[in-house]
Amino acid sequence: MTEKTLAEQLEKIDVTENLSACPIDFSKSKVANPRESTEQKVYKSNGVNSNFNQRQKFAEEQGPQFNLKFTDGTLPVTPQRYRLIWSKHCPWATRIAIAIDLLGLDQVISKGVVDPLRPAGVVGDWFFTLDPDNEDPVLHVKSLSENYLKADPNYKKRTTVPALVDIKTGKVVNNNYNTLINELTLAWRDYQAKDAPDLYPEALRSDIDALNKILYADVNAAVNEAGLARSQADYEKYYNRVFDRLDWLEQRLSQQRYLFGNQITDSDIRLYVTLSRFDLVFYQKYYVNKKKLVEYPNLWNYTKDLYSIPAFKNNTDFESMKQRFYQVDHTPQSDLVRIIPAGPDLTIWEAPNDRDRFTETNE
Ligand SMILES: N[C@@H](CCC(=O)N[C@@H](CS)C(=O)NCC(=O)O)C(=O)O
Repeated sequence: MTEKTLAEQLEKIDVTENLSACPIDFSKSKVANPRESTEQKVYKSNGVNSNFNQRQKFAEEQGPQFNLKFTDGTLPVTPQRYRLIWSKHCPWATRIAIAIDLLGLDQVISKGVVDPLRPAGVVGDWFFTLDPDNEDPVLHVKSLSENYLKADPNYKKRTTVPALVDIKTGKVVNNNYNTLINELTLAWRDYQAKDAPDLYPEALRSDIDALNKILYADVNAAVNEAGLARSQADYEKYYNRVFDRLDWLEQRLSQQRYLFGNQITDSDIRLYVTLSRFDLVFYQKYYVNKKKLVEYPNLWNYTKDLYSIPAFKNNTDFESMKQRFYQVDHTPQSDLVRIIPAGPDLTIWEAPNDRDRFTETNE
């Protein structure tokens, strides 16, 4: 039943449209970082000038640059060999952090966190300024660009998260936010927890693929397109798209606990990372403000339901989201230190949800 509906939905979407995961021109970005002086600073570490991308324009989507795979045997599935580098503000990177914990792979794949803020004037790189000595304790680097340059000494594009790094070589092996969950789901089964969910069950694969495309076009990337639109018409196009899709999702989630019945899949992780930033960031900062998440009973309870699971909660960091989205100015007009909103009230995330009504009736 879902397949037909999803296929119909998918047909309405222009898959050739060039949507941006992160369409920001960071070359003009100014950063008010309370941990740094506002003076322009060039970070040097292990001989690498980490401000290496400064003059490049990042307006266009660059796409993942490193795509080595476990599923085709190129990368060995070896415990303690890989480290996921992510930033807690970033919805694309957070997907992978959630998947690692949910699958119980945190025992075999470690995680390192970059600072959501950067020194003023530095663009196109991420830094380990949250760690002692400003250095990742496992990779022993100060900036993620060092790992990108190890993988490709001629790498000129920006350094993005998520990035899976081979600890042995220090090279980024995969920075594909779109396919990494599948890689971990399919190739790392031997190391997953006994009770780990199957995030990509065989019978649902074409449905999941279809829904993921819909989510990307109408939710994940659409909020960015609305927030960073250069024209009123463009903004309104994506604004409408987001809310039409949220209405549809609200309806879908009125009938089942998760996007595909009673089991959590890859699609739930993808929807969650946008919803968990919705009222805090997108509603306010990106003007996606027809309705708040909390005004959708099913979507809101669904989000709280996922948030009550440690793998989701432990990788949901509202503080980092606020820092990144409110302290970094993408359209800089002044050097003023930016105010971070005090709200919304985040204690409501701990409130009970009503989603086990589906489990009770359906099991
Ligand atoms: N657009 C990225 C996807 C992931 C992404 O957009 N990550 C953002 C953070 S949310 C990033 O690392 N941006 C680089 C920057 O801010 O310099 C890609 O093309 O691979």
